[in-house]
Amino acid sequence: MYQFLRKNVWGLVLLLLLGCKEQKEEKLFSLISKEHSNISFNNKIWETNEVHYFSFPYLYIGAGVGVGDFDNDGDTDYIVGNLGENNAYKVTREQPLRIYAKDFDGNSSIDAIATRFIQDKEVSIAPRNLLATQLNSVKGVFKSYNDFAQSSIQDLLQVLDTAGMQVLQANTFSSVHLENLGNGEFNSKKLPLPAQFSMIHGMQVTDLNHDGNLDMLLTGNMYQTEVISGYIDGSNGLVLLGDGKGDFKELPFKESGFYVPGDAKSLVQYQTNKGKLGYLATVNSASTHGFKTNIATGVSLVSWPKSANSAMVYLTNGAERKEEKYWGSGYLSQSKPYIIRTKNIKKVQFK
Ligand SMILES: [Ca+2]
Ligand SMILES: [Ca+2]
Ligand SMILES: [Ca+2]
Ligand SMILES: [Ca+2]
Repeated sequence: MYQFLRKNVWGLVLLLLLGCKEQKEEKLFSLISKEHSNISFNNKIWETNEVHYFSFPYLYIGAGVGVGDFDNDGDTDYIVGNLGENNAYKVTREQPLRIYAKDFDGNSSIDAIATRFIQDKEVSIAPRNLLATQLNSVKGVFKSYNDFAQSSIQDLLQVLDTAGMQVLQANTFSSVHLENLGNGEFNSKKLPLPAQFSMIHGMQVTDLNHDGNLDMLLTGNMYQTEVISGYIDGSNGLVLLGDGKGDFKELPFKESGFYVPGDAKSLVQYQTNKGKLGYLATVNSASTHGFKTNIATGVSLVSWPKSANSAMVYLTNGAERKEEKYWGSGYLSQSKPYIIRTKNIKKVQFK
């Protein structure tokens, strides 16, 4: 036995080393160093009197939409990014978060009063002193903090001139998958829990693991929040693998290698000069992350003909998927579209 071990110990060590190497290579994404990509970009954000949340709201809060026939039934479904569920506000259609907006004090700037429900009572989210920085009259109406704490939004609105006031409301903060039911109807289904940890901005819909079913790559977070909310920063980037029936499962970081923390915004896909798929994820006030994924043998990237705007993809299991040509998805991101042709695809017909 000892002789056997002595003879074979180097073989075992080699096998272990190969095992480690193989495990390392199994990750879907590998980070590209700045030296290798020559991309060194840092989107520094400085707020000034001209550039801020209210002058460019969509730059700060825009989320995004991703498109794909995730259940391989021949019609287009959507994923819609939202704030996520990992925040202080639990909203429903019956108890939404609302914004009452108007220039109540006539100083040429809109005063927005955000409200939430606490124990069935709709109240201002901003405390008395914070609200008074926008609407000084609040101090006169509610003489004490206790008066304000006992009040509802209706107590405040009845002393304001509400003619022409805008009322906006959010019924859900969940990021969802909209399944196309036909006839313009959609079934809204929440994306899995890891996709609700934070706000979603960057989205790429593609077949990441080459099984013929569409997957998604997501980045997000939002640092442009009120001090009373704090950063929305629960996301480190996420890979969701689709099962071809409209359900998705997280691919953990140790298998994906995809890690994008911080105030992440855009996410684009491109073909590298070595024929691999590359991804660039931008993060406000931090370096851009570059990743690449390998294209397995027998898998090819099919470019779209200029004249085609949609295609039918025929899978070997008999399912037919509709693909549409989009020049990007998610938040302020533009990518060249490709169809990932895998072994599970027998024909692609452009229309
Ligand atoms: Ca579909
Ligand atoms: Ca005002
Ligand atoms: Ca459908
Ligand atoms: Ca897939």
